[in-house]
Amino acid sequence: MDQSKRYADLALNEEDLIKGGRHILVAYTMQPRAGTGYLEAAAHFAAESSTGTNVDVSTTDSFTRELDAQVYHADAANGELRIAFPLELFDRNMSDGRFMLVSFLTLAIGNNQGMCDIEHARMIDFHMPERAIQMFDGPARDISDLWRILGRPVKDGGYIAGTIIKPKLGLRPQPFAEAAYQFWLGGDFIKNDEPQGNQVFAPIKKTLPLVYDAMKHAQDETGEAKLFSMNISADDHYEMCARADFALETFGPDADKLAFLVDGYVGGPGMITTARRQYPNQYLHYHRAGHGAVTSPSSKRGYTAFVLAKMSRLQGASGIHVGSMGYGKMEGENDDRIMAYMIERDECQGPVYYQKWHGIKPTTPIISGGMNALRLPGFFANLGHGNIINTAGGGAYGHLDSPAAGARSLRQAYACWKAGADPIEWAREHREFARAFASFPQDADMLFPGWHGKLGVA
Ligand code: CAP
Ligand code: MG
Repeated sequence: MDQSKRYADLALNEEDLIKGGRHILVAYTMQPRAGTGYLEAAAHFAAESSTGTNVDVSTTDSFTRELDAQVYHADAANGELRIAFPLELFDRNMSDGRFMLVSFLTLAIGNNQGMCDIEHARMIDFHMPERAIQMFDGPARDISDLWRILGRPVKDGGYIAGTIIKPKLGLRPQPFAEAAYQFWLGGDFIKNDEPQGNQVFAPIKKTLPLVYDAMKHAQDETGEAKLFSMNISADDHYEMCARADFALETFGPDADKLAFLVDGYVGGPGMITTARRQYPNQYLHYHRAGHGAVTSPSSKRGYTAFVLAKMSRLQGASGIHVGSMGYGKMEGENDDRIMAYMIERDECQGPVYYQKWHGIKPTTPIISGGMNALRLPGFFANLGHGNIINTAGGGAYGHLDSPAAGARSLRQAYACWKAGADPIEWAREHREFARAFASFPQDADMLFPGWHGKLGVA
């Protein structure tokens, strides 16, 4: 059934829609199944994403039709579709009227993923009008809160050298805390790895007090504040709160140095919102493990990593992993820097829409995945700044000398970039950075050919 008369209006002007502020606009790449016209498929896509189904129903009235999503751009040649969704379509909290991300997902990327007449469709960008930006939670804490704790300027406070306790699993409480202490002697920030929680061999109630002791010892030893991002992900809201409450009680006078990590993709919007709304004083660290299932460049469905990052700011993530932009081990490329710019700036041009954030707090780009000191100078040059959190697991615990040396090598890599120095020259004066070459020789060979001779290393 061709529903384009009802669900498409190609005369709608995108600029007018944005100025009107009464629609959420969504851009997709979309291919219809063979034998289905592009506009017909697009209209059915919009129907299933708003007020319709595959047939007319007798209960539709004139008010219903006012809520119809409208296809306003349908480019069959390039497979590009854009839809305007009236704000009234979206579910709002009974408690406080706020928007909820689950409703945006259910409509904008719900049933339309898997329709018989759609070969594939993938959300590549969206535009939120000001009223929607105002009515999503947005971040409560941001990187300036961490810089303040670290004793840095709250603007442009610079690089936060972090790690992930490795091995990913298998450390009992004492060796876990020791691994944390060893990194904190040289670095700023430690996160749980995304699967680390309350495993039977490392119960939180045994491990966390030891981690806090390690933090205090490292603070005493270095004279520097330290940060810990604790995984509170759990299926049960009350389990999440029990973990968070225990952590806050354990860290007591240093509770401000606790961030809460949530595996936000596999956990879903509810898990992020539990952390955001129950613990607004804590930095909310969004780990995106699993996102590749829908965001991989090899996927033609779902949504992009850019869309995931943008949605996380609406939800209130203080920081989200945005990959390593082609410098690490996970999928990504240099142009992924647009993800960082979109979540950290107050306005930014995305792949389709220019988005204004109207003064809500920024979400920190968190850079992780196969990173080490050798890979950082190129990364910073590509991004153009160092106001990020970097977590290097192998890059710290794989350093030949010690985790603390690994941490120092990360800090030295940032200093090298800031100074505009040649890394080989910098290595001559900075031992831990130099030893990163020996620690990660394959990276050194790839990034700095001939480094042995230049550094006089056998
Ligand atoms: C990195 C990491 C992170 C990934 C997540 C891991 O460890 O802890 O979870 O980086 O990817 O488990 O692989 P390494 P992304 O530093 O040892 O690689 O940040 O792209 O979401
Ligand atoms: Mg991990």
